Amino acid sequence: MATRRQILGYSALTAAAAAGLAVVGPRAAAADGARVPALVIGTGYGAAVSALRLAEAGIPVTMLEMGRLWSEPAEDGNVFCTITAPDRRSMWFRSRTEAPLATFLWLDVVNRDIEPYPGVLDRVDHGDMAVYVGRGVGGGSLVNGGMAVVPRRDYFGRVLPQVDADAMYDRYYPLAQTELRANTIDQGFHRDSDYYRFSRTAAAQAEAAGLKTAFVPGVYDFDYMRREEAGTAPESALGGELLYGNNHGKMSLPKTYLAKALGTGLVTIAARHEVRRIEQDADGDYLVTVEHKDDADEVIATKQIGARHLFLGAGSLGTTELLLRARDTGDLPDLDESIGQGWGPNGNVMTARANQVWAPTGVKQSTIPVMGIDDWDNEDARVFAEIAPLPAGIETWASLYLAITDNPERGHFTYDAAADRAVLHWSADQAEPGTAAAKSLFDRLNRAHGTSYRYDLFGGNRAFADDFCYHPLGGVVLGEATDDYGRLNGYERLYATDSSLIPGALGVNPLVTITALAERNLEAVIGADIA
Ligand code: FAE
Repeated sequence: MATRRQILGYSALTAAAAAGLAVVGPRAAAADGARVPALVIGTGYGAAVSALRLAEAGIPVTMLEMGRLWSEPAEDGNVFCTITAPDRRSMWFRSRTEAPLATFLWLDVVNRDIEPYPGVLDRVDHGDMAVYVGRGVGGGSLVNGGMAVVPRRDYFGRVLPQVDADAMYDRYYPLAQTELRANTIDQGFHRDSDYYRFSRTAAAQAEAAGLKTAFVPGVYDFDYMRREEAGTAPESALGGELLYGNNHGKMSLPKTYLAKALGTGLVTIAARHEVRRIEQDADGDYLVTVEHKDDADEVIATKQIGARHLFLGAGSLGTTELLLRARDTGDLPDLDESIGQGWGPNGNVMTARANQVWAPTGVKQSTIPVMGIDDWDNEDARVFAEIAPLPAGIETWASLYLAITDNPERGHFTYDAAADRAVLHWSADQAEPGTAAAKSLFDRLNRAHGTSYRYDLFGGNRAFADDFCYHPLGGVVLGEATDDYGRLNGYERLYATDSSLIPGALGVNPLVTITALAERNLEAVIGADIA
């Protein structure tokens, strides 16, 4: 249930958007020359946790977000567009969409020409690796599948050995799940609904091949989904909405953490405000240079905002780039030399199988994945494969999967001064261990069912797409570039609070871990550094 504060906060957000404002909350806190106690860059999971907990401790917070405030409906009455009919709202300054599944039956029928606009999904290209990220108030929560999976405890212990796992599993994971409004699909609904045939088909095949499957929690409101199916609520997950935003049903951050944060009255969110530079003044306060831009990407105003405490929640790519730039241009020269290191795509590999004609996956498909194939115990090829929908509106007989593998390869970023951007060093061969693990699992499934791969979906006649990811992790690794709570080495009152802290792989989808880790870190930081 939403609290009164959350309702107040969400109303403030929608009212500001309806009035065409970029700033929600006390406006002076985002004005040029403002000095604030705490500044948070970004509005994704780590940023949203930081803002809420700081504000609850009585500390005024300003949040700066380069993407739009996604709350006011466009001419068609909807805030977001669908996957099958994308328009300018879909992608970040593109003239053509760049969907992960580029083709169908080898035909270029998926992508559409669009008008360049600050759309909600970005694809950041780095040669052999492209990274999909959400842009807008709410970050990745606006575009993701919402699978809120807690990692296996033994693997978590390997990834972040310095973090007290008892505290995470007893306290911070449950807290994150509650605040994110995670829930699990009713198994009867999954069994009976036409919209989950794709999931039942893939799960039954996996089980028949001797593999384990599991339901996983998600942040889509499954009671709402039932009403969609009953025809008593507008369709969203059942109407092809996800990658370019959900108009209803998904408990994205503007409805949870950010609404609660705004409801304190102490939080200001400035959208279309892109942070370009971080310096320190003589008092040790942080001076952030930020460009307020319009929908044509023209700068409306360049502002400087000062902050006693600065939290970076711009995501693995954004936080890493801001800190690398600050270190290598000499603005914050004492930042750790490990910044930019320890990056990985969470072993992401996408693949699809072609089923036999008697094993259809359904014309109707919910966009929300709810099950995974869990073969993580297989030491030769650890894989947790999300059973993903392919909501094309026609029968495709395709089973699609996002495999998360235990790929030990890591990339790193360097700062390219001429281009003024961070450049990822990751080569195609580094994806191979992950692809080999995924292949071993899906070969097993194909052998068991006499089926084969789909080569028509990812371009280049490939069965495995290992050149893009949804789960960028690392770049500012906890305990290496920071102390064990996200405080940046070399500076005081400067914190990383997002997916940049996790070193490259996690074994499952990362959103709930990013949230829980931010909860843990903020509790320590507020107690020791601020309150
Ligand atoms: P993130 O949510 O990326 O937010 C960072 C924010 O900072 C963004 O709003 C940026 O626009 C903003 N920003 C960046 N640079 C600047 C700057 N210079 N100035 C101002 N603002 C800036 O960060 N994870 C799951 O666990 N389950 C899923 O089912 C799942 N599905 C996914 C599906 C897709 C298509 C995608 C793209 C991702 C998916 N993820 C999923 C990943 C998840 O969304 C991602 O790990 C988190 O959103 C990362 O959270 P952060 O707080 O690190």
